[in-house]
Amino acid sequence: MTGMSRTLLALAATFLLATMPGSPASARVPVILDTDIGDDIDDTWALAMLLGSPQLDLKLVTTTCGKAEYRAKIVAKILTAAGRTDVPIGLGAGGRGGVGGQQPWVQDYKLADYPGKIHQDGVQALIDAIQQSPQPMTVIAIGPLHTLAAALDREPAIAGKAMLVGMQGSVRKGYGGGKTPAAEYNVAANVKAAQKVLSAPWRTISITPLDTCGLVTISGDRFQRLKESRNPLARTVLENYRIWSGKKSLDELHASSVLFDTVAVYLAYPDSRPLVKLETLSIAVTRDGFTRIDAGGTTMSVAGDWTDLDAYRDLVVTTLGRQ
Ligand SMILES: [Ca+2]
Repeated sequence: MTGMSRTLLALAATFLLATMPGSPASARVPVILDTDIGDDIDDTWALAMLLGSPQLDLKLVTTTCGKAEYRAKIVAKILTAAGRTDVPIGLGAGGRGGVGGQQPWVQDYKLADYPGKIHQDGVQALIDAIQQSPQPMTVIAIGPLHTLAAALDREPAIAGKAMLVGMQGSVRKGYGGGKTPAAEYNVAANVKAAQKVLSAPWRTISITPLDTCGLVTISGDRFQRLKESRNPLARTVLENYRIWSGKKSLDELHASSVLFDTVAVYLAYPDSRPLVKLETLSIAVTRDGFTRIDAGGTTMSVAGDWTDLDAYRDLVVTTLGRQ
């Protein structure tokens, strides 16, 4: 065997280990999901996509941007449906009270009934999970950055031990592919937190701004395949989507809303992310919540465009609909 074929064989073995369900935990990327689940429905799709991705090893979910108990209940019910009550949940920063559009799904659910661990101090749980991980942790931030900013305030050293991946910002395109960048919600909802988190010395920072994530919807045959799937993840996502949409029946739904946050989960996949064009940019967060290319900003990897958006749509459907 030549040196080259040995290398190829080793690469193939690594790939198989990383992608096979039930592969050793050490071959998978340890991740924390920080989410404002319970407002827009895309966080629910993102959590399901994460749970269906064998490359990723979910170690903790933290909530952010207030409504901590309501958001934690949604996470707990989804993790229960997925058979993943081994995953701890942390109540994050921004306040405990308040509800949103998924309240009908969780109004009879009690957090105390979650078989897994509930951390009342989610900020500390996030710090501890990063500090105690034998491998560098990847933090996937798919909401405003209240919880991560609070964690950096309390323990700045976490940045040096983790990679940050986020659905954050808008660089060259705005909502709906518009040609003018927008003050994207996750940044604009808490600008001070975004300035802190997106300039912290993480090992690496990767973001999907609206430029890419703002273009993702699932419709037509792909949506139909999800509706026909018996995978508990797909069933749970569609039930939540039906409630969020205010529909009585799934029959009334034929397409998803924009699935912004799922792209951040894809960016956490190990090694290459061939479906997006990644470019290295220096990005600064302005006082009015824009993410501008600026020589004085922070260097990060930005998914500025798609190489194959249809292949990404297929990936979402395959990941959620896997039997
Ligand atoms: Ca979100």
